Amino acid sequence: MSQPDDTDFSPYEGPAGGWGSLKSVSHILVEEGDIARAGVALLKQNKPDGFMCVSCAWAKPAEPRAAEFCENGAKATAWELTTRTVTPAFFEAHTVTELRTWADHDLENAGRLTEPMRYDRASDRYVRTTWEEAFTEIGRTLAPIDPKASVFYASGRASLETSYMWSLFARQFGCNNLPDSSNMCHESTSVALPKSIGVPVGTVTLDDFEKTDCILFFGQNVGVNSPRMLHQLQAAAKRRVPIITFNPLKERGLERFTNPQSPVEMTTGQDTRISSQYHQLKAGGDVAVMMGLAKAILAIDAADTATGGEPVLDRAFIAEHTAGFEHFAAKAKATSWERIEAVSGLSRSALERAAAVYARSKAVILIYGMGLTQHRTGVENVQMACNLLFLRGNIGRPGAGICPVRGHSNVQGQRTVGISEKPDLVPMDKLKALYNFEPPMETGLNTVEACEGIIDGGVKAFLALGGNFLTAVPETARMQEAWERLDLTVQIATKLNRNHLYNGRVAYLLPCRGRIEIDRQATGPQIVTMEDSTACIHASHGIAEPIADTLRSEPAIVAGLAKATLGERTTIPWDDWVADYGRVRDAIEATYPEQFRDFNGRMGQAGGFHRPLPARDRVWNTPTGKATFATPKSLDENPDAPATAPDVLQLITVRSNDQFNTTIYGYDDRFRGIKGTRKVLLIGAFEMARLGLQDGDTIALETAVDDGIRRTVEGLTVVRYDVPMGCCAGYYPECNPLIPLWHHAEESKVPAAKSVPVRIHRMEAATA
Ligand SMILES: Nc1nc2c(c(=O)[nH]1)N[C@H]1C(S)=C(S)[C@@H](COP(=O)(O)OP(=O)(O)OC[C@H]3O[C@@H](n4cnc5c(=O)[nH]c(N)nc54)[C@H](O)[C@@H]3O)O[C@H]1N2
Ligand SMILES: Nc1nc2c(c(=O)[nH]1)N[C@H]1C(S)=C(S)[C@@H](COP(=O)(O)OP(=O)(O)OC[C@H]3O[C@@H](n4cnc5c(=O)[nH]c(N)nc54)[C@H](O)[C@@H]3O)O[C@H]1N2
Ligand SMILES: [Mo]
Repeated sequence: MSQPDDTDFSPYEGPAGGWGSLKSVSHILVEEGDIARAGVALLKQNKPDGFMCVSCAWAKPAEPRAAEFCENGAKATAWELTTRTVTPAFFEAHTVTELRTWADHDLENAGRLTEPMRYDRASDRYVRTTWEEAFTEIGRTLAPIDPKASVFYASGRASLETSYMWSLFARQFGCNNLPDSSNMCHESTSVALPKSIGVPVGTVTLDDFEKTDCILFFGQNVGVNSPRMLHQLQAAAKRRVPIITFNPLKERGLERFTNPQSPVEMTTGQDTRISSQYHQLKAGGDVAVMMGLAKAILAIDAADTATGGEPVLDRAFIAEHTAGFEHFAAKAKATSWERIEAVSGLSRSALERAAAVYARSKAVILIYGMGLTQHRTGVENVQMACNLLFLRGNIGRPGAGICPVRGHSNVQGQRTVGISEKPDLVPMDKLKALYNFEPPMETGLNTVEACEGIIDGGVKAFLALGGNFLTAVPETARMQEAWERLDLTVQIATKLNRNHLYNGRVAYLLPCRGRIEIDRQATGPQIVTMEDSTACIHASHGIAEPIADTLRSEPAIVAGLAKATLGERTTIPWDDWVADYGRVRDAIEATYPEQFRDFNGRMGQAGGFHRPLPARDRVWNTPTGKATFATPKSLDENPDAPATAPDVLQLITVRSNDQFNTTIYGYDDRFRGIKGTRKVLLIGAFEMARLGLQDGDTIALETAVDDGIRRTVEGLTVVRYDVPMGCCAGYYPECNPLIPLWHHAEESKVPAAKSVPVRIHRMEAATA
């Protein structure tokens, strides 16, 4: 099956959730074959005795609903538990070159990988191999490669146990080259929060949602990417908690929600409005917005105190707990409204209206996602969010705090257990003491640096624990070309994707069990664990029979690779760990005794166990020892880019409702009213008129930077959509070829996928 011919663009009138969501779930259950396999599984999703959803990382409540899953979680379950398989016969029938002509959807939709495969360049096919042969040849190829020239990528789905083993494999081999999907995602958070509040993760737990009296919501598409959070938001909205949203696009889940699990709401068509104020700022305007909010709050405070009223600033908190306030406040006062309005695209009065609500609220949560982190100013954006919360002491008290919404289901946890290219974030002395080796102390490569190394030839070997690196990163065309020069590529995966169609000199595709499947080892079925967005750690039990008995678990594959590569050198009891994952958890506890106290004992706790976060108790492990205000250098998204020409728009790349990252479930984006295609450019009526575009025109986008490289994406259909002036939007990963590798957040190196300067070229006028 390839992309359907019938496309349709008409606004969606329904709420998020509701009947549309049930229809979408039942469609995919039928499509994927065995309803029983996925259908029964759904009842165990996100339950203490069940498995943790393989979709997003949102918190799992201690008292789950009868069905504690959402539309997109159900799709992810059905996708993993499909009965279709990609066997050696499949690869005999299709060359790799032929498979490159398939759409991303069709590659994954072909089913689950079943046997270890080796790429054979002569026949341009993957050929069947055995696990032992695969491990032996990979080990033999990797062992002589300079550890500094090898990369150990991890996508954020692998469990804490697998991730801990993966990081030890890399370190015993001799490098800290451990980039992960977080480098394209919340790394801006992981860099900003330690400076601002002394912990790398959010401070909010589910309880706080019950106590908050105001929510600020920046750049996260809750209805699509973390739909279970709609329950907390709906409950808050019903308590009349104001929810103030800043997002260039009108996202349906942020507007209205019908709870598909409420019979009353479903039969009466009742929906709850979510956002009380919705501000469509310009892409990249967030520093300006938050500067405007701070400026307005300072003004309210000055006016109130002048008339003998209650101060709006939490002066006691600022004096006792913070550093850098004076400098920040001076900057806010000195920044003109004119400049704030120009950069944010919002009016002074709109920002004052939002500030007035914030100023009256006693406990405020600030939620954010990729709309803040994936910008040149990604780190400053997150620091500004903290500044705003500090003004009224909104960190370290019930109902308040900062809430980054993480992506992959264990991406936060991978960092916690040592997947990091930064040696200072890992207790190397502990690793040295526990395993009696010299851990590498040189900073490793993150995602962007790994890409640079692949392009310039410095990287020779690339091993991937899941994910679809080559499709998720920027600069797709140059990356694909450079990829084939690698000496060794190894992919551990559940399903076939485009990255697997680009191979190094020696290349292997190793199929693993999914988290929902039962993982039997020498001591019986194993449990794995993960950390959610609110720093709670949960056990996950596989419940479905594995799709093939030739699959191995991720820990077993990592152990196999490590033993074959390190040989006598390794001091880790890999086989004992694979026999009993409880022993890996003991090792994690020995490495991080405070975070993982009584790990095996507590992992089954309903709602997960919360790891200690000093910032929640107002203990600040920052360089200043205080919660630290950071003053941004500029309000501008692209401080170092040349002044943009009038025909240049900022392209926002987003996810549809029918995808999980590069996994494309289908071609509909229900909430945005787009059916049957992903090759679209969303653009506002004003810009369409200005640029002479009509609905249905076919266009090409070209990146508007002057670095000697031409980057284009062709064949996009123009769709009129409510997008602010100066901006346009398209889908990830289709638009990734447009993102220059150097176009990333300055400190965190997260690709700036939410603001890519582009020009539009008309290819064909609409026929209708
Ligand atoms: N179903 C589903 N669930 C997912 C995923 C998925 O693909 N599908 N992906 C998972 C992963 S890995 C992640 S990281 C998360 C991603 O979840 P999100 O953080 O929601 O990511 P995006 O969909 O990329 O878009 C974020 C939002 O930012 C807005 N935005 C764009 N530019 C700006 C800006 O300059 N300022 C502001 N304020 N807003 C802006 C966009 O309009 C969009 O609504 O979801 C996770 N969950
Ligand atoms: N333009 C643009 N680019 C982006 C983004 C954006 O918003 N815009 N978002 C970025 C973000 S936030 C992220 S997180 C990255 C995502 O980057 P990745 O995490 O690398 O990509 P995914 O699409 O999540 O990976 C999907 C593949 O994972 C494999 N897989 C699925 N389940 C398992 C499992 O249990 N085990 C193993 N071993 N493999 C499994 C399957 O083979 C599947 O094809 O993309 C980034 N790229
Ligand atoms: Mo992500």
